[in-house]
Amino acid sequence: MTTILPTAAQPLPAEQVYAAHPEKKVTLYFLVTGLIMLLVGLAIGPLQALNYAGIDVYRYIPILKSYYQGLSLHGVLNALVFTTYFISGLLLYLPCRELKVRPNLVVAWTGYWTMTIGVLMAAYAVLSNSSTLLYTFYPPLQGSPLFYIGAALLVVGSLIIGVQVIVIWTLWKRQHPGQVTPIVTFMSVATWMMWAIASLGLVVEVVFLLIPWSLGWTKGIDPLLARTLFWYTGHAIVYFWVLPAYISWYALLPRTAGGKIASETLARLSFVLFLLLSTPVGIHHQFADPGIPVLLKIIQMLLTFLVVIPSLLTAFSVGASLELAAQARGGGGWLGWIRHLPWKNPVFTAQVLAMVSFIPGGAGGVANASYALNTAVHNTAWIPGHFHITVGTATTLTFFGISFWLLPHITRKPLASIKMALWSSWLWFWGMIIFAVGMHWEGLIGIPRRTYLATSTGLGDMIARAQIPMALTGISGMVLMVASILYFTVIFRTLLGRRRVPESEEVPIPFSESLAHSEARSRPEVTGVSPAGMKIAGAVLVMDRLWIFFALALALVIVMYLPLLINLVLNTHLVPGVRLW
Ligand code: HAS
Ligand code: CU
Repeated sequence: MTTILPTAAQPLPAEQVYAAHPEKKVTLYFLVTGLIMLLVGLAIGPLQALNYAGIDVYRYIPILKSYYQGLSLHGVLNALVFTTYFISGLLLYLPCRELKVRPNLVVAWTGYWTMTIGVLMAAYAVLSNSSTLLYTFYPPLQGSPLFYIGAALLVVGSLIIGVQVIVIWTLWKRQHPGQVTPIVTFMSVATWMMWAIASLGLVVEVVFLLIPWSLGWTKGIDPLLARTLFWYTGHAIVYFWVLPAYISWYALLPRTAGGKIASETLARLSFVLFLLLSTPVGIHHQFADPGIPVLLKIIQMLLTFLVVIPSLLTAFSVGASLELAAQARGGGGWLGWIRHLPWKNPVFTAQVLAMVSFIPGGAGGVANASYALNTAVHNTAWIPGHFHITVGTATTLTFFGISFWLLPHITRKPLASIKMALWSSWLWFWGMIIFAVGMHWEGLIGIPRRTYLATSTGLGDMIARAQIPMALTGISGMVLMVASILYFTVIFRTLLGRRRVPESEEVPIPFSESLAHSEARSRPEVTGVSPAGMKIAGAVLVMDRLWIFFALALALVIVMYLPLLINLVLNTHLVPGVRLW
């Protein structure tokens, strides 16, 4: 197996490292800026957890005017800003390296700076307490125009990168007629196409409703119209967060584990399904909203169940890849193989722990999506419980695992401490699991989300009944704080280290081979094909025509949303803005 964590290293000037691949530098900027945003966002996390344990720390933090300002910063920086930077860097770099082409660096840097200017504007607005809107910025809560313009620039920056990747792929296809897109590029392009369709709702909401309203150009705003546009993007954005993790699980992790991709066809199929089904389901966040026909709610509930299928495909397919890897390492039995996986490698461990926590995360999602069950959990602490074991692990913990090889790969600086990286991953996993147990449980008791619980008085005997889950939530905040400190210590010690390994020892990108391909190579007499002329399954060829699926996805979204949006626009009820905190 390739060793991916070198230990010996020499000093080397940075220019030499980026000379062959200047796209490394812009990628590094995306990743590190994202991680710094995460660091600030995470610092507020323990305060949130302690609040849900009934302990008020906010009053000792004079720079934060309220619990709600802290929560706004925490949600915006972690869920929106960190993810967008990390994904833009990752899904620019991987396809370019796989296709062996260089991106247009001017365009890539334009994407980076558009995002960064936007984030600085929005950060100023939130820090100055003029935009304490939480990360959903629902009107009629009103914030500063700087916040909304900043949010728009963040999205536009990511779209600049997305369009560039799609253009690179289109040109590659033209230059390589008859060839099938390599798997990581295929998945990245599908993700960017999905995001291009999905981000439209947010862009329209911000540009046509929120910015003019916050500038005083319009008298009021229609909250239902704004929420509908928001959730059109708001559901699909969760797949924008998780699909890059899936790319890693499907196409990079097998090699890290010493195995192969179990089924390339299935992997591609799941991405086609995500492209088609991620967007026309946003109304499952609006089951409680009046003014949306019940029939549409039911249809989108059913579509939500359909979009669970590609995740289930992923679970089985990635699980099979891991089993193959364990068998290649001598493992066997029903469950005995699990011990043979490379648990001492933090790149592996962080990502598999992310998957394990995503099993209850996904199951909770199915409960949320069920119209009847949703009424029991909507707007309760259950919901943050759900999203900390989805975006907080499946995405974030996977990105930790990726950063353990990607930062050493880009900088050629060895990972500072494998042990600390492992500890941070395990503590993050357990912290999130305990948090999720606490918050789901509090939610079932009826404790609302987004509540300054430590000072609330109107919740009757709920708090008395929630003492155990509240204690769990508080404890998890402390565990996660230690995990974050360990993680960032490893990352900054790595980045600030001076020694770099020579090119020959660079950590490779773990692009994995698929099982079918390696069998064709090793047993041509059985498969009847040589590796060079490997028979390509018809389904793979059909799926490679991603533009067709893009058009279908667009059509589906139009059918699911246009009549509703027309109705909402024709029946607007404008209300004035309010500032609560
Ligand atoms: Fe969700 C609310 C439904 C997935 C994030 N979700 C949220 C919110 C966030 C969020 C942030 O239907 C809150 C928004 C707000 O502030 O109001 N969600 C779902 C469903 C899924 C789902 C059906 N959510 C996600 C993902 C997220 C995310 C992914 C972020 C990345 N969610 C909802 C609904 C609401 C909601 C309602 C609104 C609730 C309300 O009332 O407000 C599905 O996509 C989940 C499918 C996933 C699975 C799991 C597959 C498991 C895998 C791992 C396999 C493990 C292996 C390991 C192989 C079926 C792939 C083997 C282990 C070894 C050791 C070898
Ligand atoms: Cu959703």
